[in-house]
Amino acid sequence: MSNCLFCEIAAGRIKAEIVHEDDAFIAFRDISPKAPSHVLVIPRRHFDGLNDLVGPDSGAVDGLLAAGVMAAHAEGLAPGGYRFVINCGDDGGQSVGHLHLHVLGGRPLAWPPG
Ligand code: DGP
Repeated sequence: MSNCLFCEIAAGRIKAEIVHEDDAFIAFRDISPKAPSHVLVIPRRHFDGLNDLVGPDSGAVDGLLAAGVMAAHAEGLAPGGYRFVINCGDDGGQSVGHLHLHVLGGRPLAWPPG
């Protein structure tokens, strides 16, 4: 989609530090990490966010979570544990309008979030 930052990263037109990628998903380091390891996983296909995953597209979240597990393994987070976060909409704290999964780890993470 035009004017979408993460579509531009997926297309390679904006640089990012890529951790893992395949035909459908790409994982790259967050520009403003909130933990020692902070990776974003996005589908190459544009969805504005979780609210788009209805009907025939509801299964897209399965691949996104699986790609997040791959990223967690690639980051060496599996033994110690990690957290997945998907912010949705303004109240959910979503700032980039392309569906993305945060994979955070490398330190104990507090709960509940703010
Ligand atoms: P969210 O607030 O859930 O929409 O998360 C968006 C994340 O995207 C935020 O943690 C910072 C990250 N981010 C924003 N711009 C860039 C960028 O240009 N490159 C990278 N690698 N990450 C970005």
